[in-house]
Amino acid sequence: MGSKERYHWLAQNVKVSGVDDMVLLSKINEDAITENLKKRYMDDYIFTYIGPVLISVNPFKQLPYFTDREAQYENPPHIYALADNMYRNMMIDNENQCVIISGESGAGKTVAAKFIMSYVSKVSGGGDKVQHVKDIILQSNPLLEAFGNAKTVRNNNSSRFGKYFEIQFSRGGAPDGGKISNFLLEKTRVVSQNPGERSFHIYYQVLVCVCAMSVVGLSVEEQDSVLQLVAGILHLGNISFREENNYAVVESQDCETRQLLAFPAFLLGVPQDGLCSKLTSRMMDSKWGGTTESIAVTLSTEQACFSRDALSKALYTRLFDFLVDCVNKAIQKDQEEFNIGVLDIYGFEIFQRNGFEQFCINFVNEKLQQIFIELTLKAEQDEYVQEGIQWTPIEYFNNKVVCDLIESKLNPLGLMSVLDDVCATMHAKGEGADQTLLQKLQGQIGSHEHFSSWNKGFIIHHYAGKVSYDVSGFCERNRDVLFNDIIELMQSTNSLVQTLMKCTPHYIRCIKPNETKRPRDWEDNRARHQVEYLGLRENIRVRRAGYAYRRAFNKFLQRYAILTKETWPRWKGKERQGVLHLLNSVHMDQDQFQLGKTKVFIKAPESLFLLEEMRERKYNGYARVIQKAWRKHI
Ligand code: AOV
Ligand code: MG
Repeated sequence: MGSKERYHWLAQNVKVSGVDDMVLLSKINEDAITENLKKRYMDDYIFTYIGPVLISVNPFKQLPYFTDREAQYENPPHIYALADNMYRNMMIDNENQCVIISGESGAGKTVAAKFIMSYVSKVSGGGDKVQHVKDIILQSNPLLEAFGNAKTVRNNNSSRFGKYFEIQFSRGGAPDGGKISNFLLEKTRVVSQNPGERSFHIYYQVLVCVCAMSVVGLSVEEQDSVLQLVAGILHLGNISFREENNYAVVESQDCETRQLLAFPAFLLGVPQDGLCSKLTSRMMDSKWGGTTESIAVTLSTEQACFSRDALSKALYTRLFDFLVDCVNKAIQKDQEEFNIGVLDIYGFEIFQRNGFEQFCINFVNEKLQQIFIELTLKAEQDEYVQEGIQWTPIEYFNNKVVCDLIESKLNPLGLMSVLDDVCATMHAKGEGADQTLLQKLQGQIGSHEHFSSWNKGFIIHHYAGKVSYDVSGFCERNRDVLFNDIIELMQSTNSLVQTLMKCTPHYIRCIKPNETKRPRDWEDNRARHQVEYLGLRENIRVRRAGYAYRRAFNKFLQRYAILTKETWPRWKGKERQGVLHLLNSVHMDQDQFQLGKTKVFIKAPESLFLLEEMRERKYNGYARVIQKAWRKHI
């Protein structure tokens, strides 16, 4: 079956509930969209399209349709169809592809990312090397989840780090390498958690990961060291301090101090005395006359607790980076050809108490929404204008204003710059610094329409809703740690945006239908709220008037030249005329395309697939003729 027939076959054989592409909705408003998603959800259809964007509603139960059969037929709408589309695009256009998966905490992003990876490993290429890479791609999930995921109030398997996983392909289309970039692990979790939450899974399921570690190539000794380090960090956390003459000493209630230190020191492979002085003192440079000397300054109990936690966090982060490195080494290849990238981060979250971590996480989500807007709504409309395509502009909320509120470095200064300033100039710790921060924020950005304050901190009106942040602890942490976090965050979101901008993007927008985590439970208000802030209505409206495929005239001519004798092997006239000639010769409907100044715009992807099939038939025909001639010749 060709792709068009297959599409029709499926359309007839699949029970239809609601519309499967919301571009076809007769009324476009939030109620109609929510109703359509609900109808489908109740019939176990969790996937719905808006053109190429896939909407996925978390079913909170296993559905039967993720088998090889679905991988064979690109059953529309389906996550496998999206994966298939990325793969085809990569092969046809020789361009890198990426999929950006967004949605709030517990909406199904990580599950979606895993489906994409398993699809790629199901369908493409074989051979020992390729099989090895596929195994690692699949096994790296349980490994990194054990160390980087945890139970939160919102999600029992919540990702506490961001991940961009590139699957690299050979020119022939077999996955023969890969690379993971991880960013902003929520390392504080290793020393403290909110009520009802847990530390990283690895602390509860040590044995489960061992197998994954050997698949990614860790030797038995290395596996032992990893587990030893995990235990060491745990025992480090058990050390407490008491005050003696204003200084911290290691607390020893019912056992000897040395005993308390012995086990973590052994596990971490450091001398006990060294560990003890590391925790209770700090080296400082002091200038005497012309010389500089390092002296040890003893710490208060508060500072000692802090340095203990900082050490735990740093060790855990390095451990996590080490594991990511191991995976990368096991699948790296010398030369990159094409890749498909999958971005799975922690989702937007609102807890009872929202601290610095939520602030960072929600900011990354704010940026992702901005990318979505830039690339699908704004860029699409800008391009129509540039190319002179007939077009009615559509209004939408651009959250750039919220991003600026947080990250702006110019006047007016953004929240992060104010935070930087306060931390750089303040020597006070704890409450005092936090209150100063709050006052400065009120002074500098207090009148911003997306900012307000409350008695414990400030409120940001994010694209996805208002979040009240508790300011206590924002400055209390060590200045350096805070700085590092921010710098790391800024760098990672900045370089991430650049990576994404270089690929052809695809989107999965995940929706969480309830707070109960139960199947068949649909909370209308929750769903509608997400429909609203994800901008689905604007998305549909832009899409309706939009064109799925666009290509520069010369690229288009190159690819389909074989379809007519006038364009093969080369069209001699103006490129625009050549494209028009081609499209007319294959009888493409007039309303299916428009020619801009430099590019051709084609409405439906099916029209493009049809062109692809014609092209393939022609090539096969030629190949047969050449073979025949060759046989005659020999
Ligand atoms: P998240 O990645 O979006 O949250 P997950 O992908 O971890 O959310 O999904 C949360 C839970 O919902 C999973 O553990 C599954 O139990 C269930 N689930 C999600 N999608 C499906 C599906 N397609 N089929 C069956 N069950 C599903 V977070 O990482 O917290 O932002 O930070
Ligand atoms: Mg996740």
